[in-house]
Amino acid sequence: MKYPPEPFKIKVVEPIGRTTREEREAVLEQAGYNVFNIPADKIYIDLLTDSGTSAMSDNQWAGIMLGDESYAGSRNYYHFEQTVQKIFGFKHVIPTHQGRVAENLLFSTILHKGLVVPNNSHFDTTRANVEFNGAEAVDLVIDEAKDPNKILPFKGNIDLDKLEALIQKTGRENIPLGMLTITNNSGGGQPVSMANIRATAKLLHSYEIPLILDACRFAENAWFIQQREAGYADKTILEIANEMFSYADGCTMSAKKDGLVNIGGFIALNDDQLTQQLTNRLILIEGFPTYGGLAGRDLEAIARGLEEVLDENYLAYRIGQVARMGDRLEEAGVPFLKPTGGHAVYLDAKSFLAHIPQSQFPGIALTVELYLHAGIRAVEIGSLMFAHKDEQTGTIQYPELELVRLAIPRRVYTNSQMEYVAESIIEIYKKRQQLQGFELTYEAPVLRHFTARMQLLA
Ligand code: PLI
Repeated sequence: MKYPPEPFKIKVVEPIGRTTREEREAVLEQAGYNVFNIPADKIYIDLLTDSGTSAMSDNQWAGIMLGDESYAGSRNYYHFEQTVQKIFGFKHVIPTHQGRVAENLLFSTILHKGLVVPNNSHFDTTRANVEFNGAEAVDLVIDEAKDPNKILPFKGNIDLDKLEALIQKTGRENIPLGMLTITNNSGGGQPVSMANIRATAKLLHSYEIPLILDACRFAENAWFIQQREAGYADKTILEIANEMFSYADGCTMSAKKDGLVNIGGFIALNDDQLTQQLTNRLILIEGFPTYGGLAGRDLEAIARGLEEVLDENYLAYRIGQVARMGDRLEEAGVPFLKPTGGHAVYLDAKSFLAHIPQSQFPGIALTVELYLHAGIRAVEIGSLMFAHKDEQTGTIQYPELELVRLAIPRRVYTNSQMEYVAESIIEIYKKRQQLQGFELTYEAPVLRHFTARMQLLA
């Protein structure tokens, strides 16, 4: 079946209000046309992120009631540790309250000025944590990933030639680790093949550089390997995950994605000495090593969520829901990044609104219209987020891709709600010539997209 139906039924519902167009006009004006400033109860379908927005199962909620809130040695920690070890296979597991704290622990311990970290594509918090510690974050995804229309099974792969050239140029002593983000969020939620993970590990290890996987969406990545890579069709998601992590020396994880929870994360490693250093730092900034900034009940929910995400019926439905939206848009000729990835559809705002130049934020124009027309919240991943001034020439450098991400929360919206989203986008596409560009009225010096205020260009 191309789009398997939901493998669950709904036991608890959360009402969502509808607003009128007039209300949404007023909300947008108050928000400075930045959807980050919109109160969530003014939104009908919220596709801002798939992070921390999952619906938990009855089994996870039951686990919440079994939370053991002991400061040290909570039984939920042992369940969590056992589950992480079963899937990820690393010797040590350090819980954290979310993914970026795992990154912070690792990078603040091993990075300093002059060092370089290669990755297929760093997610923005990963890049920020690398740079905050003085090191350089280098993205080495394959060139084809930058073409929104190129269909490839594993468009998240790292370019191994570029990786080897970087090591040669920089010197192995200046590269304390290499990373792969699975799936590659910044590049469209695209998967990385087993062959690419294996070859990356082999190359890095030949220079004695460890490989750390950014594992947020590991189960979605494993599902793509099962479906698309020769030799994996008969393997379970658990077997594929075991093999993926067997090539790595550790991983950072935001459990807010494939952990199917609203908060939580961890770092898992094989290195005893590094683990000890990180544990000492954890005690300073997060808490005792058997809770790491989380309640015992949260650890229980993660342990159960990690088991549930391995279910092939769930993954087939999940990835099918994303693919179905892509197929609906494709039929109507709407431009988006192809193929659809694991957790989101990324509209190609540059082609969608070809009459709006990048200096006038076509991604923002589309994001604003999605809210105004249909009460849908998406996120711009384009000029507002990434354009920057070249200090040497004084000119503005625009990103290659101008995208609007519709991230789909896990187990939250029904297929008919997704149909509503697709239809709304198609309606907007038909009247795209009427959309206008925006200009900034306020911007912060860093990470401006979160707090920027804008107005329609006259
Ligand atoms: O939001 P955190 O701190 O739990 O996780 C940070 C993080 C790390 N790596 C990757 C690939 C991510 O996608 C990620 C968080 N992603 C968010 C919030 C998103 O909206 O995609």
